[in-house]
Amino acid sequence: MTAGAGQTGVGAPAAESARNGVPADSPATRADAARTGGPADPSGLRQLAVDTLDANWEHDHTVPSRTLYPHQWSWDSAFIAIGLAHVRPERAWRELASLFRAQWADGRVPHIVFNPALRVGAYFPGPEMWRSADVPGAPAVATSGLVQPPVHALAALLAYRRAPDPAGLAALRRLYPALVAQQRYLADRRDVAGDGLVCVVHPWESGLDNSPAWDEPMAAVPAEAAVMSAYRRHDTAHADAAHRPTDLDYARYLAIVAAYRDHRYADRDLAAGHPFLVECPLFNAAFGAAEHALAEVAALVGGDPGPHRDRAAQITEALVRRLYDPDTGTFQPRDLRTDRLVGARTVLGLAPLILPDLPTRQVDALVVEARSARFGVARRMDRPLPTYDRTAPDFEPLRYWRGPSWLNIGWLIRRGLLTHGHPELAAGLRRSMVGLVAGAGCHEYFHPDTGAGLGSPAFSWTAALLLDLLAD
Ligand code: 9WN
Repeated sequence: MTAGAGQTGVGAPAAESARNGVPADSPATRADAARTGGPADPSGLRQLAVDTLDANWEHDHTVPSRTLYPHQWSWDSAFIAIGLAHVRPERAWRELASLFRAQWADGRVPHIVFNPALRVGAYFPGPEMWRSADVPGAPAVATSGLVQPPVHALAALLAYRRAPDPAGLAALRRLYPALVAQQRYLADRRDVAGDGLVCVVHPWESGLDNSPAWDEPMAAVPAEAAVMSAYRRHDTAHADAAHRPTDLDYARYLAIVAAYRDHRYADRDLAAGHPFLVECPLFNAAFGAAEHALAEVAALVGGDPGPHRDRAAQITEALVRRLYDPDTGTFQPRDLRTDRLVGARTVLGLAPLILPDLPTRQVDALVVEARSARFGVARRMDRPLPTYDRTAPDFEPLRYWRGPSWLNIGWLIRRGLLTHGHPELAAGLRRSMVGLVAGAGCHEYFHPDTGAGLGSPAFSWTAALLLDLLAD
């Protein structure tokens, strides 16, 4: 990748600072200065990451990006806490605590917690679309009604391991029941097929919103692009429209939100008519990994690890039975509306590597898939890990989740490779991720060939996970 590849379609970093009214000598400005090329040495990189996180800190949480995502996002906060634990452990616990304060009575952890201090229109779709206040059991603060992959128990465990002091143990003890309730919501209310797996009801729940994995199930959602003329998208004001989902995608996203909201986010009758019902391998791998993490958390806080271990084993068994495709040697989402596996080979399929009890047959197959020309994980990574099969005719190196490289995904896959005894491949992946930030700064995502920075130029989970990678 090329040094100085930080040019993006989002405008000059200095302009972003000015828009946000950040003072000239602030950490944000230091982060801006560094991100135009990215410092090559580890201490410069570490400082860039700390500055980025400091600039995005907002009273009790970290925004993913000041411009594109100015509220609190669920799985972002988990990744951010992992990084904060290295440098600001007290903030790591506040990050998780503030998110879980917005947990609904049914246990769901909303994917967005809206900051009431921001102006209407700071993000689309905002509270006026979600209308959480109308739903009994929603918290006092406005939130979305969707969830995201449950990586929080793992984050809490890693944060504690990084800073194992009495304050951390007390925070872990407070979080444990909320983490258990989060899992219970998913297991009891979202197992739509009754097969032991969680079903996502919107592409936004997967975290990989615009992945080609959702093209087939999304095509069945009735909507017309013209609907978007009634709304003002916020994302295309801050990022290149050619990199973002299309208006037709957005029309469908909104149609699915409206369907769920109009049923007051009730999960009872989803199978009867909800327009999007998919079992996602990454989401379910996170669901299983959470039970593994909770077993360890339980042991630390005086709980019983046994039920968590049992549930973890059941989830892994269900994942293999329902989402592993022996013909392709990878995991694929299942569209519950057709009961068929989705054909697209995306990086979602590699995610079950994070499960320590994944059977050897599937581990070996995923390592073959990861090393193939489709994903190219190698001992000496010369190209970053893409989010979609590089050899597919519709591979798009610039468009959101349809090709570009993201640090959270590489971080998860690297963890899986280490878990299953592939330290050389994990080291290659680490080198490539550190190289991306050294070349372009803490961008939201990166061009999978050139390493150019894309999306938001000061993105929190990139900074946080870089800190974790540098410490290893
Ligand atoms: C919708 C915040 C979030 C991430 C998601 C990413 C993107 C939102 C959007 O940004 O999604 O939730 O507006 O596109 O896809 O993974 O959590 O960083």
